[in-house]
Amino acid sequence: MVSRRNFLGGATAAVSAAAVSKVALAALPEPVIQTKPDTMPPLVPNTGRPYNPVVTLNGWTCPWRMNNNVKEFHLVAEPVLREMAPGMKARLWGYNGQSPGPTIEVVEGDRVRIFVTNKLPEHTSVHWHGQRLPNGMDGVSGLTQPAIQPGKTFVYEFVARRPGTFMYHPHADEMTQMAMGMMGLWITHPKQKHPLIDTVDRDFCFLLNAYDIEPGSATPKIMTMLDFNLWSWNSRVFPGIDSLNVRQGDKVRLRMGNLTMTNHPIHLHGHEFTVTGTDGGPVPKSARWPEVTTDVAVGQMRQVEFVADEEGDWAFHCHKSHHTMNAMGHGVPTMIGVEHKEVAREITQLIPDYMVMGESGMAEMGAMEMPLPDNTLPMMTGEGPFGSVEMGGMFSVLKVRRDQKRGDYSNPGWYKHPSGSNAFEWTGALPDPARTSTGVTSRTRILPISA
Ligand SMILES: [Cu+2]
Repeated sequence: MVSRRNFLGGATAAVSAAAVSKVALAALPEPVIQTKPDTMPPLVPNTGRPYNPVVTLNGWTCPWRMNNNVKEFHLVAEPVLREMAPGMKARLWGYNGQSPGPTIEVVEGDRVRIFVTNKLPEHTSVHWHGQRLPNGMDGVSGLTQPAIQPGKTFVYEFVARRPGTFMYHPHADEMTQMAMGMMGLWITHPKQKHPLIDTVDRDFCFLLNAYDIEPGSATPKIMTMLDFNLWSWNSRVFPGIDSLNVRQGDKVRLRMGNLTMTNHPIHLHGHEFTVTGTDGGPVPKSARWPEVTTDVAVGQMRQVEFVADEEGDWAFHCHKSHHTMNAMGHGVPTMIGVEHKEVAREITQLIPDYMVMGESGMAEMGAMEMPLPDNTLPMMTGEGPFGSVEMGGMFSVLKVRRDQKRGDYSNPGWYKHPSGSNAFEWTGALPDPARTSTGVTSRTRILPISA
């Protein structure tokens, strides 16, 4: 983490005098920035009420200072350079060096003061999504406050009244500012044992976001409404999304919020989970049911829980198959079943680099090494122990290990399957197909169209 006391000197001077006198402040808390895209270890609280901290996937938690029993945070809205996966960096807007901004973690009943300094080229505001707070602290520019002009600092102050999973984002030119990556998580922990909030061993959180960045460029197109080409978790795409590493038997909580323009059915392999909470609060026990996929609609948050009792490397991803892909053109015709080798031979005489693609599906894209423009990720990628995973975008792996240490979040590597427990190639004789009493085989023969 880098201190930016010197860098911020100018902004400190720009703090509005009215804001300062209102809360009788001695000084702005020093903003802390983070530029590494790694998943940072949980920030164990050393002041205030104790709690079990969360782990932000490819992110971090904002440190605070205690000032007369008020938890003070300092968010700096600013342009950032975010590595979305090794090989591709995006010019985004975010907070404190990164998109998303740092996770804010507090305890139910905490009085919280957040300084927001605007270092963007346009005005902004911060809305505290899901919070119970005085209307004037709700952060809707024009409605509950004037927008924060570039170079200015505003103060938000309220009591975190109810425990749960929340987020923050601008409510000023939000189409642009969210398309550029301005968002962050907010977790309010219960102050005492809560009947509907279980204690867990691992508590992960991330935001679903999406960008439209043309291959070879770095700045998102902000006018895109639906056809995004990078579907990300915390502004990272697979294989840039860290795995979720847990110990076998751990009770695991995953918290996710959706700030894209479409819904995402988030799917976990190998386990059933329960939706235990939303941004509306904990779900009553009588209203919970088991699932393996939960849809997270736009502007919603979902909190799911399960016991990680099955060892292995379990895929964890959005179930919309286009959302587990990186940048690609959607104007490609379907070529499955089309025999176009003859045509290709003729085209090759005109365009020597022409490639025949897609006749038997698109899987060859995963392994293909086509020259790509600089700063462009392959459409589907990520090497697993058995070859290309053929995924990008909203995809990660839940790694459940018997020998993972309590509290150890490091990546244990690929799962070593017990011998004889993998699917394998059958090389023996194929058994006779089952026949119905009419003598027709159970398989229907599909003839080629040309036959
Ligand atoms: Cu999705």
